[in-house]
Formats: sequence, C-alpha cells, structure tokens
Amino acid sequence: MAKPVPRESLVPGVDAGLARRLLGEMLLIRRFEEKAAEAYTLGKIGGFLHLYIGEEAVAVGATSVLRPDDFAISAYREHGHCLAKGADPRRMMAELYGRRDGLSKGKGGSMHLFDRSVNFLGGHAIVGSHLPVAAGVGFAIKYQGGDQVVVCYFGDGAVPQGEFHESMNLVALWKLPVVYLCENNRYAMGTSTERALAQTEIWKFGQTYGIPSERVDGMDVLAVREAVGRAVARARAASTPALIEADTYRFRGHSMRDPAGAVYRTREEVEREKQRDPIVLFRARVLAAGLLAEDDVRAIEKDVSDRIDEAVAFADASPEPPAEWLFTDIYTDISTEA
Ligand SMILES: Cc1ncc(C[n+]2csc(CCOP(=O)(O)OP(=O)(O)O)c2C)c(N)n1
Ligand SMILES: [Mg+2]
Repeated sequence: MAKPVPRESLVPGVDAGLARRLLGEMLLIRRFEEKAAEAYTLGKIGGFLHLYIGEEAVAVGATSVLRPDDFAISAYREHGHCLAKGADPRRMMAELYGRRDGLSKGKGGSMHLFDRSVNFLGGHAIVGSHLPVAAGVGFAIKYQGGDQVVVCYFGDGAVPQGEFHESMNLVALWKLPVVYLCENNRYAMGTSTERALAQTEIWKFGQTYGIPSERVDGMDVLAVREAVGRAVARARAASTPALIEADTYRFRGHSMRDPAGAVYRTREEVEREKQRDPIVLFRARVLAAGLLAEDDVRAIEKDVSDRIDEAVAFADASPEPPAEWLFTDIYTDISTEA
C-alpha cells in the first residue's frame, strides 16, 4: 500500500491565516467579476470589460509576496491585479460604472483602474505599452536608492512587440528591480500563441537577455507565490530583474463582446482547462490538509459576498461625473483657452 501523503506537504509553508487570505482574495476577484459581467448585461457598465476569471491565482500568488510599497502595473485585464494590491472594491466597481467616486473619477472605466494609495499604476489599454513604463519605475526606484520592486503583468500578446524586447534589454542592462510576469493564457483575442510566436516558450526570451527566467503553473497559487517570491527576493536584495511565464487560461472570452471565446477554442479544450480552476483546486487542498474547515470556507464566501454587495450598492449610489470634468485632469486645461 502507498504511504499516505503527510497533510502539511499539500500546502508547504502555509498556515491557516495565509490560506484564508489567498482563498479569500481569489474568491473576491471571481465574485467581483461575476457581478461586473451581470452589471454589464444590465447596461450599467458600458465600453469594454475584460474578465480575468480563471487567472486569479497569478495576481493573488504574486501579490502575496509584495510589500504595500512595492508597485504593480498591468494591461487592461487588470481587475484582479488591482483588487489583490488592495484597492477598494467599491471604488473599483464605481469606476466600471463610470461614476464620480470611481478610482479614476469615472473617466477611465474598466481598462484604466489606477490607485496610487496602494501603488497600483494601471490599467493600460495599449498592448505592451506599460512594459517600458515598468522599466522606468524600476529605474526611478534604483535612482532614488529604494528597495521596492515592480511587478509588471502582461499577456502573451505583448511578446512579439518591440516594447517587450526593448524593456527586457534595458532592465537587464541597467539591472532594474522589475519582475516581468507574463500571463500566458494561450490567446491574444482569437490568435493562439502558436500562430503568433516563433518561440512559444516565452520564459526562454529572458535567457537571451541574461535574466533569471522560469515557467510556472499559473493555476497553482502556491507555485506562483514561490516563483514570484524568489524573483522578488533577488530584485530587492540585488536589483536583479526576472521574467516569469505563468501558464494560465481565461475561462471566458476575450471581452464581453466575445463572451465564451467559442470561435477559436473547442468546447473540449475549455472544459479540460476548467478542471484546473485555481480556486477549486486550492480550496480542495486546504480542506484536505486540515488547514481550513468547511465552515471557515463558508465564512469566507459570506464575507466576500457581503463586500461585493456593498461594492455594487456603492456604485449604484454614486452620481455621474459632472460634464465640466471633461476639461480637467488632462494635459491642457482647454476650458481656459481663448
Ligand atoms: C498596440 C495594440 N494593438 C492591438 C490592440 C488590440 N488588442 C486589444 S487586446 C489584444 C490581445 C492581447 O492579448 P494578450 O496580450 O495575450 O492579453 P489577454 O487578452 O490574453 O489577457 C489586442 C490585439 C491593442 N489594444 N493595442
Ligand atoms: Mg493572452
């Protein structure tokens, strides 16, 4: 008979408090987005909405090794990164609704969340555009003699862009404390990585630039935590950059205009990937390890659901931004021009 697996080996180095936090944050992101999708269908959210459902372990695992004064920056599928960094779900939902209490005063919407109070630097809609910005933040940290780290999330779709390679070159050359974290969900809109990339093992690009690089199971929150933990420790101690490729999958389509992503993916593929649901897997692990009981999980679910209800009520109650705000927070104050 096979020897039983020791319970603690299911969740090495994790105590009940951390298990609660990781599970709670992943659930918060999942429920936030389920509600956002509902609100979009009801016409309460306009414009674009890209859901992160299925990819939660990446943001939560990575953020769990950051300090509050570390920075995170992301593309347009950023609700999860922003929530994990500690932004207020009420102000985030209000931003999605385009209301004045939103994080960006209702002027940015889903793709332009930004919260300086938790060092979350966006929300960038142009694919690849924030990679050099992350290098710049890394440069500023080093120039000012700080020991913070920047985590830059981006998709596989940014990899064939020049900005990716320019950024890799600069952070390597100047030794900047930037952890580039590629969320490889295998598609850029409807284009698979096989159709877009000559080298589909994205982590290998880091080797070209002499950057420590690795690939990690992006559906395993603890594996992400470990890999990013190693990279963050090196970046903090020696200003060493890193490239991590997280193997993940979006359960929904590219955006609400492509709700299921059914044109370019088979149903079998999507169903198979859903078996790797990071929340289901982590919940099963912590229960099997005896770290949390069913009652604890129910309490976490209830707390998350209350916070999401509050976020929706807050967004519903927040007024529309006044029309004059069209002329503020822009480079030139055109209201004063002759
Ligand atoms: C420079 C630029 N080109 C094209 C687009 C249109 N576009 C929006 S999202 C997207 C796909 C990006 O895919 P990926 O980076 O893999 O991120 P994912 O959506 O999978 O999270 C494209 C091509 C854009 N926003 N910016
Ligand atoms: Mg992608």
